[in-house]
Formats: sequence, structure tokens, C-alpha cells
Amino acid sequence: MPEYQNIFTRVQVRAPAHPGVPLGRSTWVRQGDPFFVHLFGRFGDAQVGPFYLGWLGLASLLCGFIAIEIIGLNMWASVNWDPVQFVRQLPWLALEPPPPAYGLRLPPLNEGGWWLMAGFFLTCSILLWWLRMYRRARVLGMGTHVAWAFAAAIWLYLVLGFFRPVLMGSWGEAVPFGIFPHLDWTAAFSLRYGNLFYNPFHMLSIVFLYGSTLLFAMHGATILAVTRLGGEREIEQITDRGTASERAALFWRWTMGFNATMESIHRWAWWFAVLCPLTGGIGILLTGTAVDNWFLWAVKHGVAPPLPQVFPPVPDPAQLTMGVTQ
Ligand code: 07D
Ligand code: 07D
Repeated sequence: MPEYQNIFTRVQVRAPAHPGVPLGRSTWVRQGDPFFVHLFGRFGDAQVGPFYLGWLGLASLLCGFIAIEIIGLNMWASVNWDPVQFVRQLPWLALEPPPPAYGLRLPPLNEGGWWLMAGFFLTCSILLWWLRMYRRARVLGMGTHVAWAFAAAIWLYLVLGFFRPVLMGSWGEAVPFGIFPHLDWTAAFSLRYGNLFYNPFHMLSIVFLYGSTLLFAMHGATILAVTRLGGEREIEQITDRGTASERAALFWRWTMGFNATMESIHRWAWWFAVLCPLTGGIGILLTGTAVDNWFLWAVKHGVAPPLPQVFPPVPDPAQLTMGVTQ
């Protein structure tokens, strides 16, 4: 029994490989002979495969490959095709969007045209992958919650690279491809619009980001704490008394007076995760379109105090009498 007091999965049940439930209407077969990896079993299920690729998966991977290829080759070209420098400088290399002068027009390839093309293929790849997730869930008779959670992240991605640049009238507003360059963009964006900390939607997004980690820790830890009682077998556990589930709930009712239920905790988790990029996307969409400077916005609405006057107004010497009476 102590085997179940765990962080990593200690016990691995090994049964003959199972292909999964029969597929209804579907054009592809599941591919690859399943095999087992003990190490994978420590983190999840030891069985690998079979894998369902499908047309959407294939098209998505193809578009993703084209996007990565365009980004990678442009980065490589920027170090004169030197393979060593490419690897050494990779975190700093970038494929930048067009300069602002081009607005939303099609720029020449080496002035942002490649960026536009890579963005197009990356977006196709992401949207196709979304469709694949949605379709696979439906075929399995599941709800489509995973696809809608992914859609929330795609919303922020599209706001950053498509909706906001279109509203601002320039592709130059969008994020560059590159590891550190996209961080520079993020910092510059905050500075340009008067400190993103004062954007209430950035605040909300942070609430849900931090909230997600807290909830995840609480939920993960609680379930691990009752696995020795079979707590991860949720359905059998929810309905009975004296189960691991009930103890987990009681633990929270005793320590903080309130407990989520086995069902509701997953709704909490879903909403916190989804609301992080959802509120974030609203915040970014408003920036530069409705609000130009979040600090001044915050001063105007009584959120931030105005800065103290470092340089008080200089009195006009001609107006001063200097104690001389006429
Ligand atoms: C752990 C799931 C696995 C995903 C991974 C990321 C790529 C990119 C492409 C080299 C949690 C795979 C990465 C496919 C390779 C090229 C051209 C998810 C997990 C492991 N960021 N960001 C990172 C993206 C934005 C910000 C890391 C993507 C905004 C800050 C990684 C997008 C802003 C920091 C990355 C995106 C922003 C990062 C780790 C898209 C505001 C970090 C990500 C498509 C939200 C951190 C060096 C991670 C870092 C980091 C990818 C958008 C800010 C490279 C794909 C524009 C402040 N970002 N990011 O683990 O270490 O996510 O950067 O929108 O500190 Mg970013
Ligand atoms: C990026 C959604 C898109 C990703 C998709 C995935 C692939 C590859 C491959 C698996 C992450 C596509 C995947 C292509 C898959 C493999 C292998 C989600 C993304 C579709 N901030 N900030 C946020 C904090 C500051 C700034 C959010 C903290 C400064 C900007 C978050 C701090 C300045 C933006 C957050 C802090 C600044 C943000 C992101 C602290 C910089 C955004 C939420 C403590 C100096 C973004 C409204 C998220 C946003 C954002 C946290 C500080 C700038 C909550 C904790 C003041 C420009 N910041 N930030 O889910 O929404 O991202 O803002 O200082 O755009 Mg911030």
C-alpha cells in the first residue's frame, strides 16, 4: 500500500496493448504497432501508439513544417548560412514583421514578406490542429472542452499577431518570431503603452495565471494524497461515503471551511486556465486601439496616483520682486 504514496507513478499495470474503442465513421486507420516504455509509464501511460494522424493532422503538420522551415531558413540566412553561428546565436535570431511603412500591404519577401508567409502557415497549422482536436473528441463521443480551452489560447495568439495589427492598420505591430526577440517585443510593448501593469485585463490575466498554478497545486496534491485510498478512480469514488474522495473533500472543508466537489474542481481548473488568455487577449486588443497609455489611464480613473512633480514649475524671474519695493 505505501507504494501509492507517490509523486511519480510507482505501480505500472501491464496488460496486452489495446488499440482503444472501435472507430465509427472515419477515413483513416490508427497507425503504428503499440509498444511500451517503462519511463513513460512513470509519467503517464506506458503504452505508446497507435496514433491517429488523419487528413487534418497531416495538413497541420505540413503547414507547421513549412512555417518552421521559413523561420529557420531566414534565421540561418541572417548569419550568412554559418551552421555554427546559427546554433550559437539561435536564441537571439529573429524573423521580424514588416516595417510600419507597409501598413497592411504585402511587403517584399526580405522586408517582412517571409514573416507574413510564416505567420500564415503557422496560423493554418494551429487552426487545423484545433479542428483535429475537435473532430477526434467528437468521434470518441467526448465533450469538446479541450478544443475550447485550446481556442482560448488561440484567441490570444490571434489578437497578438492578427486582430490587433489589423485594427492598428499595420503588420509591423505584430510579434516577431524568435526566442529573445519576442521577449524584447513584450517589454517594448509594455513601455510603449505606458506600463502594462496598469491594464486591468493584464491584472485579470495574471490572477488566472497565478490562480491556475495554485488550483493545480491544490488539486494535484489532494489527489496524490488520497491515491493510496484509490482516489484517482473518480467515478466510483464520487458517489460513495468514506471514500478517498470524501476524505479529500473533508480535508478542505476542515482546513478552509469550504470544499470543491470532484466534478466542480475540474470546472474551476478549466475556467481559470481559459480565462488567463481570454482576459489577456481583451487587454491586448484594447491597447493602442482604445487606450494609448495605461499609466495615464490609471491616473485618470484613480487607480494610480499621479507622479510627484520632480521639476516644479520655474518662476519667471521678471515677475519676481526680490524684496525690492518700487
Ligand atoms: C510548457 C507547453 C510546451 C510548449 C513549449 C513552447 C516553440 C517556439 C520557435 C524558435 C508553456 C514551444 C516553443 C514552438 C519555437 C522558434 C522560432 C507551455 C508549455 C515548450 N510564446 N514568452 C516562452 C511562445 C508570447 C513570454 C518559451 C509561443 C507573447 C515571456 C517559448 C507563442 C508574450 C516568456 C515561448 C508565444 C510572450 C516567454 C516557453 C505564441 C506574452 C518567457 C513557453 C505562438 C504572452 C519564456 C525565452 C512555455 C522564455 C517564454 C513560446 C507568445 C511572453 C519559446 C509559441 C508574445 C515573458 N515563450 N510570449 O513554456 O523562456 O509555455 O522565453 O503566441 O520567459 Mg512566449
Ligand atoms: C502566448 C497563447 C498563444 C499560444 C498558442 C500556442 C505552438 C507550438 C509546440 C507543443 C501564454 C501555440 C503553440 C505554435 C506548440 C509544441 C512543441 C499564452 C499564449 C496558441 N506579466 N505581458 C501576460 C505577467 C509584464 C506583457 C499574460 C506577470 C511587464 C504583454 C500573463 C508579470 C511587461 C503581454 C502575464 C508580467 C509585460 C503580457 C500571458 C510580472 C513586460 C501579453 C498569459 C510578475 C516588461 C499577455 C494582457 C498567457 C497578455 C501577457 C503575466 C509583467 C508585457 C498573465 C506574472 C509589465 C505584452 N503577462 N508583462 O496565457 O495577455 O500567455 O497581456 O511581472 O500579450 Mg505580462
